[in-house]
Amino acid sequence: MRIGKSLVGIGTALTGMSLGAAVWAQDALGDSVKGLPVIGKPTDGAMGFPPAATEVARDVHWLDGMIMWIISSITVFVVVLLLVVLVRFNQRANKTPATFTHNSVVEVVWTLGPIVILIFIGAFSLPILFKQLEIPKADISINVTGNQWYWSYEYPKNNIAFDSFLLDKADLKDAGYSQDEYLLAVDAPLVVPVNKTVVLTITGSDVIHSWAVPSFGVKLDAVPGRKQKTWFKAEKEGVYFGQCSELCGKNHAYMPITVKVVSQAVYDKWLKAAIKEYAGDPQPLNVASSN
Ligand SMILES: [Cu+2]
Repeated sequence: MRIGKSLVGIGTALTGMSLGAAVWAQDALGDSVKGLPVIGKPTDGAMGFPPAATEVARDVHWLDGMIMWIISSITVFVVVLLLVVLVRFNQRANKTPATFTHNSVVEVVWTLGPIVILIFIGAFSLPILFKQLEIPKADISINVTGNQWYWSYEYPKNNIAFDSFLLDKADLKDAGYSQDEYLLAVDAPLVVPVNKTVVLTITGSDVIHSWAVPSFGVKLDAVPGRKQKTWFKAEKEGVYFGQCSELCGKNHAYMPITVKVVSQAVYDKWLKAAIKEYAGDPQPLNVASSN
């Protein structure tokens, strides 16, 4: 059962409107999130990544660009070699082919070349990988559970938890989203303050899901029976979108992720209202908050 729906009464008292959970989450944030830039929404005809909002995402984009140069150069090099061989060493142009089978210099070069290239790539990619995987000290810890087919969020320090469902088309406008944000917007987004280290402990309750927000450079599988950690520190206030990124059943496409990154003041206000809204509710399939 959806927690928010059962508490329309409280939502109404809080807001003076009877619009239910979807709108409650927005009301708790108030006008303060109006005008927040929408980041990570797909754009028609665009290429590349959504804009980076964390250091890790910036690093990942840089690495992607750097490796793209290397693999493009290798591809061009190989194509040129093939063309040279086709033109100069075909049967007509080269009537008497050479018969040697070994060339030590060439063999050393084509062994050492790839080794040097791989070490070069590793020297840049490993530090970024470690940056993703080494979890810094958390300002805020949030437990994330993937369910068929929605996400649950728990703020263990504040003893609150709520479920986050896809917003119906009809509810988008009331919740402050545009019509083309269908399949991206949720009724109760994850809300975090800007420039704070958020550590997520992610698990799954049924099958494997994956919590991914490209602008944060975060994608981590939600595996039943396992707790995995990731983190992000969003540097820019905004509304960020992501998707479940592990095929998890028939409604896999209908469990998007919305994260609102807001100022500390707005976050405090939201937290106060959220504690009022969700306190004492039976918690969803949350992960244990110890550890
Ligand atoms: Cu999925």
